Amino acid sequence: MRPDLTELPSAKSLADQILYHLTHTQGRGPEFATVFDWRLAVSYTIRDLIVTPWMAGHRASRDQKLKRVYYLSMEFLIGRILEDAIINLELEPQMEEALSTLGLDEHEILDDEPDAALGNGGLGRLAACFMESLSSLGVPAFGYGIRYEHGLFRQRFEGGQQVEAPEDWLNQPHPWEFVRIDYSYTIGFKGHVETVDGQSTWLPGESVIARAYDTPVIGWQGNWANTLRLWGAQPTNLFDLHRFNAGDYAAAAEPEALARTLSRVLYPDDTTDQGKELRLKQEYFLTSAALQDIIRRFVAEHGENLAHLPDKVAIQLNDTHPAIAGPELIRLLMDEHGLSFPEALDLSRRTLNYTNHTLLPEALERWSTWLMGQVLPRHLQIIQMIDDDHRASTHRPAHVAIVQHDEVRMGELAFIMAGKVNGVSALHTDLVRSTVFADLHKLHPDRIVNETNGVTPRRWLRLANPPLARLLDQTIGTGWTGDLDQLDGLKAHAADAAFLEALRDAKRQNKESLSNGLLADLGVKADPDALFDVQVKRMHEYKRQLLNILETIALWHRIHASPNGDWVPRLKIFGGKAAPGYWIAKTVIHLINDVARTINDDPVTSKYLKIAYPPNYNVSMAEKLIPAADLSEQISTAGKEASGTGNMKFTMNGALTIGTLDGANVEIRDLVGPENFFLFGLTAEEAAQEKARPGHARLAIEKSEDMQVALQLIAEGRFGRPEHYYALLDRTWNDDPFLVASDFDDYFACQRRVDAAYKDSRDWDRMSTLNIASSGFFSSDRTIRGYMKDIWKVG
Ligand code: DL6
Repeated sequence: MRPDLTELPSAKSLADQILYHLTHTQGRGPEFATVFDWRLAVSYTIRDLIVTPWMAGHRASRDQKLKRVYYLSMEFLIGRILEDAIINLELEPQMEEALSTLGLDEHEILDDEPDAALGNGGLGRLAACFMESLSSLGVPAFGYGIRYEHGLFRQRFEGGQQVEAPEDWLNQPHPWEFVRIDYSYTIGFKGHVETVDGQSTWLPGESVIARAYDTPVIGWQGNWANTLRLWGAQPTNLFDLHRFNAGDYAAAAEPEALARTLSRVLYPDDTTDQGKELRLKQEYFLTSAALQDIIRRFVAEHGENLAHLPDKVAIQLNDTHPAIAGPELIRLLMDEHGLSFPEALDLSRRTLNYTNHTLLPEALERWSTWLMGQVLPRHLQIIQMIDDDHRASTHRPAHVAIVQHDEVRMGELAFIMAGKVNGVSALHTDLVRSTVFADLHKLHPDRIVNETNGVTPRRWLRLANPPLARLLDQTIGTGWTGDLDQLDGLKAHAADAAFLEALRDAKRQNKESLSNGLLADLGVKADPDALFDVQVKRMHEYKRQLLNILETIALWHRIHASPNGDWVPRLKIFGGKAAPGYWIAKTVIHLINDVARTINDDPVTSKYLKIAYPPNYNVSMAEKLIPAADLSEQISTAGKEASGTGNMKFTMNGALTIGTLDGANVEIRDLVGPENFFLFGLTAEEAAQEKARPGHARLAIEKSEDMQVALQLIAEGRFGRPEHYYALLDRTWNDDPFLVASDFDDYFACQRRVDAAYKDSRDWDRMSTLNIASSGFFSSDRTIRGYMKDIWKVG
């Protein structure tokens, strides 16, 4: 329970605690304190309030021998923690007053916190939303990840091109974590396996220590807090004194430097052999540390009889990255705890579950057997045993084997070792059944289930959008924060002029503050009355930022041709990072920035069309952009976006969607009503057929005057040196794997329907209301309840 809800601290006691921590924890007097000092003092004050329910939850779980959920993920895209914690403790008014009595600017304090950027995109942010919902629902759970010192890179633009720099969020004390030196595990790599009398022993050639760093994650209303346990790598021998004394200082520090490499960066470039080895080691490092920790806790609470493991432990593998969990759990049960292979296999399958997050073949990991055999020789043996067992028990054909063509297929491994496999939207799950895992699905028809993604309304509505949250509180009461289905009550207000006026006002406030930020940061002067059209997500060809920027160019050309037309002013906002080695995505970034420079400076068109591309898109930036959006761009090639979660955040915040029938867009459209959603483009089935049509790109471009114009203007060098774009143009004309050309005209026409709709502001607001009102389904609380019932069997 919360320390005691009746005893929520007053503003005065918060202020006292802040001063206490400033002096005694930060060691600074108020007269010398910097914003950083104050932020840490505020954070420690809030942390104190979380620790009590956190410990109470742990005690209750242990004493009542509750089943726990363990979520293994290479990414946790947490963002900032302080404001989220204040909101979940419902302490905003008191904190506001406390800070104002101390003469502090609350925004300055909150904005001082660096984003914990331990993720790349939707997959990592989903893991963070799930941790929050698990706590909000009071489900005993641990999240396990890696404490990357540098997280995802920091993006800036130089001459319009992406430049990557290391993220340094841990360059300063991180006030939320507790280091647990007593929870440290040895993680081995390489070496060889010795088998004596049928008993195999792995003798690793290298090892590091995984050390636990715990962050409590507080749920809504502070009733429960779970632990996010991140592993940091430490050397087994900290330091080589012998070499140091011999004067070789660099060599003396080598063990530490090498070990720390493991938890330095998220997604090391894995185009080299060293990069691949590092990535595989990272995945094993996380997985082995987590499983050793889980077994230790199980034995401490329930004794040595591991036969009960599935009754007390449900492990979720977030994508294939931790798929080595199957062989590792078998290894631990067999080699360390003496179980037979069939027993270990059976227990592991009843404990592990796997979420698939992508159909893209290149994102389903495969490791060469050579690398696997080098780095994890015992695991390669066990993978072969799993494969043989599966073959024998299912009489399955060789083409669904885990090991094929000298590669270990981690998707197949995860599937075969999982009790349940889930997709993340209805369409995606259908496609998982009919494409990537079609053969395995035939063999195991009950294994695949759907759990459509969701997002936490605490962060993505209450925290990110105070004007809308206030309006919702006034209109339907405050209950929506913990029960998002209550948004349905807004439907009764969709024709209420006063409500629609207030909704417009709330959106306007968000647009104004975003405009101020864009002017200050980018020098882009935006008109808050313009239609704010936002596409923010990872830069990837299938997400089709290229389609958006080509439409922008074609529109610009049309405005030029008739500058006195009845154009709807638009601000196109882009945000997103490209993987450092992904040249096409980086070329699209360059193109967007080049086009922005030309269009924003055009005196003829700039009152109608502008582009803003703020660099280093992250969670904190999303919290500003999404509430200010009128239009949400969800324009991926149908069949490619597993779900999307940005699409849900926009809908919840009242933006209308322009989108394809892809991922969770399908469910959004069903719920908000087709008349309140701007649909265009080929369906997944049509897209697959179109792709198979020889010369599809050229044929589509030849039919589209607007697309020809856009490509022509780029080729002529109207936006910068055309040679930067020759390869991109060539790919679009001759290959176009994600069907930009085939969908272009329909998208362009759909955008003009958006323009027409935006002119009728009253009707736009009505549609926006219906979008918000229908978004209750997309709470991650609903998603977690689905996992609890269908997969984890808890609660
Ligand atoms: O399930 C979370 C998130 C989905 O919403 C996105 O649609 C999906 O692209 C993402 N998947 C990944 C995995 N790799 N790739 N590509 O990030 O998961």
